[in-house]
Amino acid sequence: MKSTILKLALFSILILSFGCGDNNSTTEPTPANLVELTLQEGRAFEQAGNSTMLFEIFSQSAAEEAITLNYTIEGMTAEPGVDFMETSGSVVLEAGASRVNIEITVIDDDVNEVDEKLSLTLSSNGNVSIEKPTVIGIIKDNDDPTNFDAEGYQTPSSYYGYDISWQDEFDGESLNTETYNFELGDGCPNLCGWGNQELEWYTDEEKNIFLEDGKLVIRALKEGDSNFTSARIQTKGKQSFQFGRIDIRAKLPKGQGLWPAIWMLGNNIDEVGWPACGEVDIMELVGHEPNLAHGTAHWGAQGSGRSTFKGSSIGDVDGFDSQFHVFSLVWEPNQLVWYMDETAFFTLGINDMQGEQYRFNAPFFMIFNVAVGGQWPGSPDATTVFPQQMEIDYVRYFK
Ligand SMILES: [Ca+2]
Ligand SMILES: [Ca+2]
Ligand SMILES: [Ca+2]
Repeated sequence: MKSTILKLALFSILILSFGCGDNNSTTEPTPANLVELTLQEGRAFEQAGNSTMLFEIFSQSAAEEAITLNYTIEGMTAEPGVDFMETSGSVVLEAGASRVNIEITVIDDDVNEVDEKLSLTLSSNGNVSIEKPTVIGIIKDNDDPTNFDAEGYQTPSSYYGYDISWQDEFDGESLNTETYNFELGDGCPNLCGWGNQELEWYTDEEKNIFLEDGKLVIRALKEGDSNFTSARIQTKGKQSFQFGRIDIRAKLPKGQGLWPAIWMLGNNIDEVGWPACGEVDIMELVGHEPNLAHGTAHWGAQGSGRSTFKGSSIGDVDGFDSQFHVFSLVWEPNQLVWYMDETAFFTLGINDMQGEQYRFNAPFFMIFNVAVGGQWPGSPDATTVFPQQMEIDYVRYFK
């Protein structure tokens, strides 16, 4: 009973203090009638016919009078007039209301795409504060891959919202050594078996690495009972990647003991070592599972020698050796998304670090190799047919 009386007393004081017109209150002065708004991110799926992306706006307290809220929309990777309709407009938060929605028309198309983004910015001439006036809207694609040529899936050479930053179509006579370094041998003495008990000896010889028909070919050969040669190239010090979109069109080897990889390491590997430099495996495959491509990231503390990692896989019923697929990484601050033929199969964000530092907002270099043997695939056996090769049709880097 005592506490109820106290509450009633407090309640009266509160009413009194709100009732007073001046700002003599000891708490933080709040301008009269200020409406504090929260704007939520938008999300929509492409749908047959058009669909609606909803941006919900909440007010902490009901508005005393109607307030007009204006918005402008900019395409980021979603294109105005193609992927969505409205680029500006207004809505009214009615007197007494504490929420209002902005509805954007999402246009359906037949194009197989990655998730597309737009940004919405809210403003008002009214007495309004908006916690975060610009938010993102994400359009989820609903289309299946259709963009095939005789050799497999292919991606466009340009995208709305991106400029091409660098590309290699492998159309020349030989590998451009202004872009790539060869890594030779077996990794000894510092990283024997390249840290994974691999069996191959990497060369820069034409038998193991060459350009042909507009493709980079990395070919693994069996040379004697348990001798294998192959190739590994990387772009360290020559071509760097940091944010944007990377598309790599590749056809992969198969067979027990084969381990092709398209991957990246942090440019700072010589200073901080692995795994502190971060590792992004855009695509790995073990040849005894030729229908399964893997995307993985590794990270960890400097000097730990062991990585924390996370990844996922995506299948192809025909096998990745039968036709070309495009492996894409869409890389933004604090987030990486892995795609195969524009189907997302793994997302890594800054909240996935399990207590470790996020390493993926820094520049990385690219590595292409076909390993033979090693901890993950195991050794080749009598079923493995040599030679085996990874073919890369293009690498395109958009920013
Ligand atoms: Ca679209
Ligand atoms: Ca689409
Ligand atoms: Ca090509």
